[in-house]
Amino acid sequence: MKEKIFEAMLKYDTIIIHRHVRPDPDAYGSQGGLAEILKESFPEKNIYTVGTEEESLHFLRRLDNIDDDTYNGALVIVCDTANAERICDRRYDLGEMLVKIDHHPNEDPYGDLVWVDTTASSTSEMIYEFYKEFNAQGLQFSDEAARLLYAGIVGDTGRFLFPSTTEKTFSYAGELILYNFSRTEVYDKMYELPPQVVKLNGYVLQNFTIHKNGVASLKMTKELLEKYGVRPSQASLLVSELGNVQGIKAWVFFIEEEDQIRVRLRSKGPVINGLAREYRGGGHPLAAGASIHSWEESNHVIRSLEELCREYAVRD
Ligand SMILES: [Mn+2]
Repeated sequence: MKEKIFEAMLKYDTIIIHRHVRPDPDAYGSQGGLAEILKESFPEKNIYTVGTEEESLHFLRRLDNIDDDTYNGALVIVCDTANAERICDRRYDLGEMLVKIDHHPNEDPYGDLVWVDTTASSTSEMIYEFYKEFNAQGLQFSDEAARLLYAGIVGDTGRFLFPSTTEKTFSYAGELILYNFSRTEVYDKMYELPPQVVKLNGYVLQNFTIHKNGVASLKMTKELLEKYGVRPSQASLLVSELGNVQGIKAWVFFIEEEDQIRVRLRSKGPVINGLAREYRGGGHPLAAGASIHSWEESNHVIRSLEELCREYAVRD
């Protein structure tokens, strides 16, 4: 499959790279890292990165504005996006050929060529692997590619903390830091938080609820977010905070937005992406998201999560 993707890259003069909505560092890292590799390797080709920009990730990359016409006869590559409906910039199917590169479970195998590796910590890790594999056939690398891919790996592994971090992840990261970029700057920009978010974090730590079977939850209403002056997208950054609570197996944040309540699920063992799918979502086995439409429904999610944790404990 990788061979076919490389052939497509050689063949097309215009390559447009997409990623998922609500981007994270791996979305930007894999998208931008691949773009930098392709620009470095094929200076004569037109390489674009598109999507709605996320202000807090401007430090990683600024994206291109392109006309619909640019898609004529183009190769479109989508990074880090499990389902077609989560692809940012709906024009992804206007090109001549569509490629999916991702590390989430392949529930929606959209595209003419699909390369999915669920053992990879991140799509950024896959992009670096791709470069290594085709380096001998002409792929080039750069400091900027290294910075982006490193940021993506760090983001998706929670700074090499999550179980998705493998020997390969460490070894690639070890190679990436040999390039010329400031790790300190990457970390500072990725992890510094606005004061109001830090204060909301205090609220999270004071107000989470412990349920049966090692489940914890926290509900954030629109009023609460307004009081703290925090956007829902910023609030969801705090979900990992409950991972340190003793005895917790899985936990969930409910964050109220204009027209829905976003559900952020995390786990230390019980597989939760099936539950997420039941509530219009999906994701990784241990980190997933969904959407619900009432606070009543949030209680159903909590009950389901308790049940998952009970089954998990029995199986253990
Ligand atoms: Mn990812």
